[in-house]
Amino acid sequence: MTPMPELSIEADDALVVVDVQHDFLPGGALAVAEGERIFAPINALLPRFPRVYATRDWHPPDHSSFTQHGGPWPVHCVAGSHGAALDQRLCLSQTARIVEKGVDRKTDGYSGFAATDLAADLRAHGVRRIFVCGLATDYCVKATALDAKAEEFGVVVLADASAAVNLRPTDEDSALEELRRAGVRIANSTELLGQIAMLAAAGAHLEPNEAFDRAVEI
Ligand code: VGL
Ligand code: ZN
Repeated sequence: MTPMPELSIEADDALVVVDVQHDFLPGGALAVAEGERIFAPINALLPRFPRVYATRDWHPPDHSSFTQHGGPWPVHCVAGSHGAALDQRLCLSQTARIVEKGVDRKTDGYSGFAATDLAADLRAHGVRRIFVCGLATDYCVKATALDAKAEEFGVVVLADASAAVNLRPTDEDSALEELRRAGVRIANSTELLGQIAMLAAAGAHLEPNEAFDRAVEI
């Protein structure tokens, strides 16, 4: 087997952090059991990317994906609620762009590209490839990555910086397999952080992230 080409962060890359909101974390309405495992890798990656987007699931109170309206999910991420807020353990800098999705009552809004200006904003800023991570691998991370591919961006899903709902225990593996088949690269954050360790060893100057110094407010 030919080895995969090495991964490194380029000037025309962006990181897209999907739905790291209270409702998708332990204690939330639609909690991803292993959700908290993503903070360390995502926070290590955030300051390395020239451009960062964070999506928020942002539903009206009568959203069609809620069980009382015939949908599959409990009420979650109602616009403006505590559950819909981004978790403060995510060390986002002031320059991160927030993308709201699922705003319309009738569409599930799994993808960060569905009825948003994400694709236009990426193109306007010369982004050619996105690295996708966050919650949940088997729903919004998958849908966002597939749409990015359909929009002809290069796409890498960071598996260790994402976590799955796993309604069925195999859902995460199936999602990653579907992504691979669609031409999405699956990688781990360590493949990128390895590059950072090498730069540090060579004495390269690395920008400190002031957000790391911020107190954790949860
Ligand atoms: C999501 C279910 C419903 C997600 C959003 O962020 O993966 N999952 N809404
Ligand atoms: Zn939702």
